[in-house]
Order: sequence, then structure tokens, then C-alpha cells
Amino acid sequence: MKLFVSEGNPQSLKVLAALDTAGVQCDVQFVNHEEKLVPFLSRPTLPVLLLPNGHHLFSPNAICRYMFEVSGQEWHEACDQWLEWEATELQPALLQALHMAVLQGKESEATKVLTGPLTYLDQSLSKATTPYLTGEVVSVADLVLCAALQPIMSTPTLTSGEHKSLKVWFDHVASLQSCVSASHKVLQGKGLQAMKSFMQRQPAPQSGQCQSSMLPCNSSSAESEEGERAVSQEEMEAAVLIWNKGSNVPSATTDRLHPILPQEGKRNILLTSALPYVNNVPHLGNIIGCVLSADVFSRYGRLRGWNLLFVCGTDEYGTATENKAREEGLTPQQICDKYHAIHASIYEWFQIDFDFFGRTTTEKQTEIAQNIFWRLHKNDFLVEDMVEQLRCEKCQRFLADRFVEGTCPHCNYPDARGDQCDKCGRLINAVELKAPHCKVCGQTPVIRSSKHLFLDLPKLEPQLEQWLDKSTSSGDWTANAKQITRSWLRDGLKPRCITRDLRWGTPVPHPDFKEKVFYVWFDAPIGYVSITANYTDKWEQWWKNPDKVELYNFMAKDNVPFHSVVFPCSLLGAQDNYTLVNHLVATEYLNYEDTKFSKSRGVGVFGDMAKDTGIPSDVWRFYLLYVRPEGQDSTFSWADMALKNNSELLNNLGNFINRAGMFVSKFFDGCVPAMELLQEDKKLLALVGWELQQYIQLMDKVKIRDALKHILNISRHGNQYIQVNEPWKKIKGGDGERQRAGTVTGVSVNVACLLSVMLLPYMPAVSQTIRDQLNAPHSCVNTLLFDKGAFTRVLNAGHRIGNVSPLFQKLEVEQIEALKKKFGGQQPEDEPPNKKTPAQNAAGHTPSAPAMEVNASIDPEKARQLTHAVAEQGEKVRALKAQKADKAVITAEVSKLLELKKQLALAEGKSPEPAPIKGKKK
Ligand code: B3M
Ligand code: ZN
Repeated sequence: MKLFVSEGNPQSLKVLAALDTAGVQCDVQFVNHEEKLVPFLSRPTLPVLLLPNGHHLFSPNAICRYMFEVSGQEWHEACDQWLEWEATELQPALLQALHMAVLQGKESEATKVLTGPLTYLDQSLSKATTPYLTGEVVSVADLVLCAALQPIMSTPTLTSGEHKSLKVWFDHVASLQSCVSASHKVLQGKGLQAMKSFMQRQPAPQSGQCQSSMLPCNSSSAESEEGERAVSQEEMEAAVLIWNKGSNVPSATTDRLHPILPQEGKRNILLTSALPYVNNVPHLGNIIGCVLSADVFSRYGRLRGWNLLFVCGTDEYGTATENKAREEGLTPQQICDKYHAIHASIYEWFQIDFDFFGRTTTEKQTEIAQNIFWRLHKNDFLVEDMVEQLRCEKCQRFLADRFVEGTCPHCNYPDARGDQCDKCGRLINAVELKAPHCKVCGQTPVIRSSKHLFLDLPKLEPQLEQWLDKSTSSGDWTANAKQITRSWLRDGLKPRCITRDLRWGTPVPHPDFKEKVFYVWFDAPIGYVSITANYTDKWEQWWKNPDKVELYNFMAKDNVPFHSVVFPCSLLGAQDNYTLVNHLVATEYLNYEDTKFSKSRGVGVFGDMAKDTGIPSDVWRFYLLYVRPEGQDSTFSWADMALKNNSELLNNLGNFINRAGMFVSKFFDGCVPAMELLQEDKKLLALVGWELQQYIQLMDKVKIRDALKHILNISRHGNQYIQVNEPWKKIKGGDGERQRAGTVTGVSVNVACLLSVMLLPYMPAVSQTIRDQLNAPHSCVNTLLFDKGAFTRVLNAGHRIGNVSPLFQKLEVEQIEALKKKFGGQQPEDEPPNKKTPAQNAAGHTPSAPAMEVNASIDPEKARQLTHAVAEQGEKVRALKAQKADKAVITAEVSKLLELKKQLALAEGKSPEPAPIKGKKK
């Protein structure tokens, strides 16, 4: 049995206390908050108890109850009732209070939130005839409640003197050795402050109740499950103060002057997106994984006033290019030129706003890569060794890793690649493959030896570890990036070959290795440096300036080890004061419908095709970002894209912005009316301000997908506000009523303006259109600079707006069906069941995750996840039907359900034929 807990996590307190009291044998491990331990849960959850049978318990109270049960302690029925009360009544209030106290510094507010549950507990205790909650001895209920209250009760400013019985009971239980020791381990004597990093990662708490009986609990979109947040008087007053400061938004120019160089006193950010392989047309998964994510973050960073340089370019060397050249009858250079232009035009269409989009086949690349090489050589971090290599006599060449396949020497997976096994994830030396065969001609290759150079990773390991400790703890590394890196280190580093017997690459300058080139993964990351050097000859100000520059690397997860281990080792070994990555942001994989993107099977949408769909670039961006594989794999689905377009963009966001603008045009002659704020309006200001803060906090942490939800929340609030206040009716009333209509319109149009700014990173064209329609001052894009980002009035009374027109178009079912058909998504019938085509991911090679082929054999883990997903989706559909929701919405959700069922059938090894929908004849 193993218990996983994390520091500063209040739920860890109770499980540790329970474990100690129960005296059960169990390992305890402290892990990071973002550690994903339960494979089928979509979010990291802690604490987690791993049971001897391999199952997980991840509800804190269930863990406590389990510990008491296995220890054979006495059980009282009342315990369950208290545990239930703790989970359903106390916890939500505690979370909200802790959120206020720890993150917002609002202690008096926090105390108020807790009054109800604490009074209830106090009264129950005062009536009790026993010293403990359920009897004469300490029970699991005492421990759970006491541990839950620990952070609050030990903070004097949060406890009122009123709850006498509660105080007596708490002091008693909290002084038990098990509680003291748990608190020591989790809070480390730091009190509430110990919980800060944990709280920052929690979804913002919802009050769970409707504050106003006039507001419906469920907002307009089928997606929203959130109730209304409680807004306090103080919050409203603060929001009004900021609102009134509106005219102070800085009007600084935001035009970029090239070359962008680090500046004294600024946050200097160097941002890279993994360099896409030149020989492929990138698909949607590639685009969201690297360039689009990096683009959103860099646009956001510029809004925040950071001094930021965003570089990328095509990765052009390697065998794949040589092969493509052979295929197309061109020289490798011609292939690079041709495809570099294709990449550039795709990214232009997707509005990726690079500061510089370069390439790796340049003089600078040779110069810098060779310089790093010689420094590694001089510093004695290179070793020579004879290498046995596979050579295909029929093709007359050495086989690069990706051109040989065979059986994995570790797990016997029959389709392992030359460098890595997709099943067990282990790295493989191609010559170790069992039954190897050339991927081009199928012939069995022969082994030949030649002398190669290796980067001495074991020798660099101590330096690497030291740097990693610092970087991963101070920077924002995604959980997968940390975990992949850790597992590489755990297996121990081995020297890594950096030379290859190929022609198309950066030449190795050493006279003994004249015929060789650098291995692409040694060479390619140096591309970041050389591309910057092609952008500005002052490139060293970015790349040899680790104290003043923060480096962000964006990539898909299969690129992680090269960016967290290999490349940093090259740079550390060069001993030239290089800037190393501070924030490593890796996405999971995006699947296409129920399968993977595959060029060879013609499945999926590739960058050059997106524009032919007639769907605007901004809508593509929106949907890809909405399903960004952030923390877990996700799926591109046509039906879902239509649903999100029609519900979120059209009905929610677009509808709100359009209404706000139309009211100004129609009712106030295009001039923003005067605004006299009432309670209702102030509350909206506070709600919007709060969502904006969430957006900023999440974006700062590169939670791009999560932050987008807060933009949509704002327009939901806006729609409700308009719905409740009915300006279209009030405008026909008397003076007072007309003034109300004016205020509501003026506030709404300002919310629309704020939305245009928050949307800018995601949908730059729509953002511009909104600002044009509102005739918004250019300075409004500085909103995020003002007061660390606050919702303030930028469109004042009297401001004349422009012409308002709808922002989005409905995606019709037929249109979507036609697109889906065109781009595939089903496994073609003629595919032999075991012949796997290389799936494409960001790396252009197969993903290193366990196989996710549609026709792969039975996959119990996936089946378990899918069973869960099917159940959840089933619930959703039932709920929608019960609510008599829009038919289109239901249809879309039903088709999602059917797809999930189909996937489940496949994972269970059954026929994928979906069962006919009940009541419908086929
Ligand atoms: N071209 C692999 C990829 O596109 C590789 C990245 C290089 S980043 C330096 O996933
Ligand atoms: Zn394997």
C-alpha cells in the first residue's frame, strides 16, 4: 500500500493523521501537486492511496475510512454522517475561505463564509455528552474534521471567539500526536502560507448558491456547470474604484521595433516553438502542440508588457529530407526551400505571429553548432566509440533510426522503432532490435561498425541535476515535462551518439570524422540559437544571458527529453554561459476523431487544408485552443467543433458582444450612454474583474485552455446581465428606466471591449474586428498593464462606436458532416489489421505514448477510461434531454456518445459497429 500526498495540500493532513492513528503499514510519498497518479482521472488529484490490488482510492475521506477499517478500529455509524457533512458542507466553504484568505488576503470575508458550518459543528458539540464527535474515543470523524479545520483554526485572524465548544474539542484533537505530526509534515509550521502554491492550482471555488433569486443558476450555455459566485460588498466597491480609474489606462505604443533585444528592468522572455520538420505538412496536432500554443502565449506576454522575442523555423536536416528529395526528384535543398515556404504560408494563415521564422540549414547553424562541438571537445565532454550500425545493402545506406523497425528487446513489442519502443517507451539502440527490417525495402539489414562521437551525459549528469532542480522548481514546467525528465534520469544517463553517417546535415568539423554529420537531435535545438543569430547579430544578448533572460520552450511531449536533458547538457558542457530553458511547456497528444492523424491514410486535417474548409482561421484557433491537450490527450471532433462554434462563439460570446454594440447603435445613436452604477452593475463589475484575474493567473502559468474558459464565463455573465435588465424594454420607459437602459448598455459595451483584449491572444482577427466595431482607442490593448490587469472603463459616455455586425456564423450539421467525410476519421476498410502506418505527431514520428491505434488489440486501461467517459457522456445527454435542450445540441452530444461507445468497443476488442440508437430503425 502506498499513500501519495503533497505539501501544503490540506487534504493531505487528514490522511496522514488517519494513517498514523490507524497504525497501518503503508509507504508515504510526497509528490508534486501536479503529479497524475490515477490514470483515468482527467486532473491530477491528491492524496491518492494505491491499494495492494492496484486500485486507487482518491477521495480523501474514503482513504481515511479505509485506513480505520483495515486497522480494525471500531466503527460508528455517526462517523459516516460526519464524513458526508465534511465533504459536502464544510469542504466547499473551506475551499472558498482558503481561497480568499490565502490568495486574496481577504481574511474577514473568509471568516464570514465559514460562519454557517462552524456554528453547526459548535452547536452539535455543545449538545454532545461525549468528549468526541461519536463517542468516548477518537474516531475517524474527529480526525477528518480536525484536520480539515487545522489551517483555519490555527490562524488567529480567521477564528472568532464565539465557538467555545468547537474550540475545546479542536484543541484536544489537534494536540494528538498523529495530528501534530501530520500538520508538521504538510504545513511545516508555515501556516496558511504553506498552502499558497496548492491553492493557486485549484479551480476557483464556486459558492454553489445563487446569490440573487432573479438569476437562474444555469447560464445560457449547455457547457456551463457553474453557479454564481458570491460577490461581497467590498469586492463590488473595489471593482467600482478601478472602473472609475478608466481613463488612466497607459497609452504607450505597442508597436514592436526589431530587433527586439533584452532590456534592463523588463521581464525579458525568449520564446521558442519546437522547430517543425520541414519534410511534412503539419497537421492540426502539430499546430496546437507547438506554434499555436507558443503564439497565444507570446501574444499574451506582449499584452502584459513583457519584452518578448518569439522565434521558430523549420528543422531541415536529416534522412527524412533526403528521402523526400529522392521521392520528389529534387535535391534536399530544393525540398527544404519548397516546404519551408509551405510551412511559412500555413502559419501565416493561422496568424502565428513569429518575430522571426527561420530555418536550420544556414551558415550560422554550421558556425554555432561547430563552435558548441569544439567547446564540448575542448572541455572533454565527448567520447569516441565504435558503433555497430545497421546497413541495408539493398538500399545501399546506413539506416537511420526511423528507417528500421523490429521487435523490442525489452518488451517484445513487434513494431518497435529504431530509437524507441512505442509500447514500453524505452529507448532502444537500433542494433539491439530483434528481427530488424529496413522500413523502405523490408530487407534484413547487416551490422557494420564505424567510429562515432558521443556526448558524455554521465559526466554531465551532476551539473544537469543541479540545474534541473533549480529550473523545475522556479519555472513553469508542465507535469508531463517534469515526469518524462525524471524518468530519464531515473534510468541513468548513457553517452549519446551525436554523429551520423549521412550527408544531409551539419558537417562534423573534426578531421577524424570528416564524412559524418551531426545527429539531428544534437543539431536541431541549436537551430533556436542560429535562427536567433539570423534574426539579429546581437543574438548573444538573448542566448548568453541567463540572468536577464527567461527561456520558454513549447513542444509536444515526445520532444521533452531532448530539451530537458540532451540539449541542456550540450549547453552546460560548452561552458559558455548559455541561457537554459526556464519553462518547459509540453502538450499531450491531439487525436483526430476516434483515431490518429495520419498522412498516409489521408486521415485528419493538415495545415494546408484548413483554409479550404471555409471556416475562418480564428475559429480554427479557438477550437484547437479549446481542446488543447493540456494535461491530457484530447480529441479533435468535427461535431464538437460545430457545437462549440454554435454554442460558445455564436450564442454566448458573439451574441453578447453583438447585443452590446447593437444597443449602443440602435438606442443611443451610436454613442456610449452615461452610466450610473447600481448594485446590479457593480456586481457585474466584480464578477468580470474576478474572471479577469483568473484568466491572468492561469495565463501566467501557461494554462491556455483553462484561461479561455474564463473569457467565455465573462460573456455568460454579460448575457445574463442583459437578460435580467432588459434594456430593450427599459429604453421605452420613463427617464429613470431609460437611464437604466443606458447604464446597462454602457457597462455591457465596456465588457465587450475588455473581451476583445482578452481574446486577442486566441482570436486576433476577431479581437481586431470587435475593436474596430467599437471604435475602441488603441490604448485599450494596454488593459492588462493597468493595475496588474483590471476591468476598467475605457469607452466613456459620449464615445462614438463604429458599425456593428455579427462576428460568427453558424456551422450547419450538413456542412460539418461533409467535412468529416472529406477528411476521414474512420479506419479505411482495406487497411490490413496489423500493418501500422507511422502515425504523425509533432515529431513527425510515432508518438512515444503507448499505442493508440484504432485497431490495436485489446487495451484494458483505455477501456476503463472510456467506460468512464461513456457513462459521463450518457449522463450529459440524459440531462440535456430532460432539460429539453436545443435539438442540435442534443444531436451533437449524442454523436459524441456514439463515438465514445465505438472507441470503447474497439478498446475491448469488439466490433466497432455502434449499436443503433434506441427507438430508431436503421
Ligand atoms: N523537428 C521534432 C518535432 O517537430 C523536431 C523538433 C526539433 S526542436 C529543436 O517534433
Ligand atoms: Zn518495448
